[in-house]
Amino acid sequence: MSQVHEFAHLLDDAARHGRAVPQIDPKGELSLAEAYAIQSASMELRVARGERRVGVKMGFTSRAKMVQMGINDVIWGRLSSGMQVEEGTPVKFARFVHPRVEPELAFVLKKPLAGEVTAAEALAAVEAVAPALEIIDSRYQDFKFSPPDVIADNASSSGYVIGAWSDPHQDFSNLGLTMSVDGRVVQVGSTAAILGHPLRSLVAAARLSAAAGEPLQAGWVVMAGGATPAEWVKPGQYISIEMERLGSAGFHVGE
Ligand code: 0L1
Ligand code: MG
Repeated sequence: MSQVHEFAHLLDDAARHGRAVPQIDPKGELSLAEAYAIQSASMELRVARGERRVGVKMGFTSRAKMVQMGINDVIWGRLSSGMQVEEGTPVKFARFVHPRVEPELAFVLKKPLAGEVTAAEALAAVEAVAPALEIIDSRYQDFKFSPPDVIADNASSSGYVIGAWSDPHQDFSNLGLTMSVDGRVVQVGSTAAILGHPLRSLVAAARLSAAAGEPLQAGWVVMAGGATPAEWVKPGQYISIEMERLGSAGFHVGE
């Protein structure tokens, strides 16, 4: 088995069984391209088990996080149907390693979008926008990871919840939002924290996924990136996002 497949299996097992694994690149030897190849191979394992590709997630969408990680571009991960969390169905805490949650804006596309596109072209491909929450769950022990580690680990993506879809022909560049745990507000932010405008994240998603040979498809979801720092997820909680004009989304955490 090649090292790409060995690491893909390791990270896939960790995600399936909610078990932490050591950093795969402690000496900083993996390139970003190799890390994305591991991510792709681990998504193939999910698809082989019957999950469907449903879109992409964008990560490190704030300048502060890019600087902290020592990179100068956003990263991306692949979303599958098995990651979707339904509002009414509690998500099992035991499936995670050490989950956190962050408030986001989600897009759903009505047509393919690929390559170097303008913000106007990106908007023209959007069917709808919605408030959303992403559950991020780095599979690495003690959160020790480099950019290639986290890319190989599907940008920590583990689950996502999406609220009701709204018409994208409204200004969603700077919508106020709160994230609450059991009704208590724990984070306050704005969609402007996502690269200054969430459409920039969609433009980046079109560029990066096309460069990887997997252009964004009609019907796919794009999670634009965290609008505030993430919060820890614990069993028994109800976690929700309330976004100005677009409404809310939330999920229960089971045992
Ligand atoms: O969604 C993201 O911005 C990527 C997060 C990856 C790092 C982490 O697990 O904190
Ligand atoms: Mg995120």
